[in-house]
Amino acid sequence: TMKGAIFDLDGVIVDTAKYHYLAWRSLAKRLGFEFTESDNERLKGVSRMESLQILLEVGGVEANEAERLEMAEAKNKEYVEYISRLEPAEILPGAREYLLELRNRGVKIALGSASKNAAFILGRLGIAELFDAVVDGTKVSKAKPDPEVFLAASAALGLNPADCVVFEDAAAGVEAGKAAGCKVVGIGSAVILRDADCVIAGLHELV
Ligand code: B16
Ligand code: MG
Repeated sequence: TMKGAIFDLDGVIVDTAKYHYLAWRSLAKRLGFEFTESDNERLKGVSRMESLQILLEVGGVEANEAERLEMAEAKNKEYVEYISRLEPAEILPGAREYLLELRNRGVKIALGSASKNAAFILGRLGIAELFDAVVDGTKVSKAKPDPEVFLAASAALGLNPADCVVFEDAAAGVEAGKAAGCKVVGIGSAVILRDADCVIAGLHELV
């Protein structure tokens, strides 16, 4: 039985991908190329610097380390403007209810996200206090599919990974959860998330 639940943020608790997209698209525009919504799919669950790498490849743009850092910072500045206006109403269907249900059952809850803005986002959504631990991009150095984030999250809950269930919407995240030794519930497409132990459309299905 599940003693701990570890949630990814973007795509599981809230759809921040649309704001990431707006900010990446305007960076691409300044660099002189189009960045489409389907290009953006490739950035889901991927860290900020790796996302930039993919974007630069799409545009065929070369940039040195200093230029990259400047670009990533500019993108994040715009992204933070969008998420500063996030409201609790943007929590994905069922997410809040499911978190409350788990708490009532005594299941420990952690966040396991690649985002460096995760704590700020949970605060804007008004659900920070529902998490026993937050492990995000400020605390881990190896991006998913490396298991680091989920190993750290189970450790932060004082649990064995085998007693934790990971909820993930990205293929790299599912891979990371399995590599950590957790059970994994995929959220989204059963084709893309075929390595998950089971796949659902959203947390509303579990409430
Ligand atoms: P930041 P997750 C990920 O969130 C996003 O899916 C991904 O698109 C983003 O690049 C990454 O966070 C880093 O975010 O720029 O805010 O540090 O799905 O791991 O919760
Ligand atoms: Mg995600």
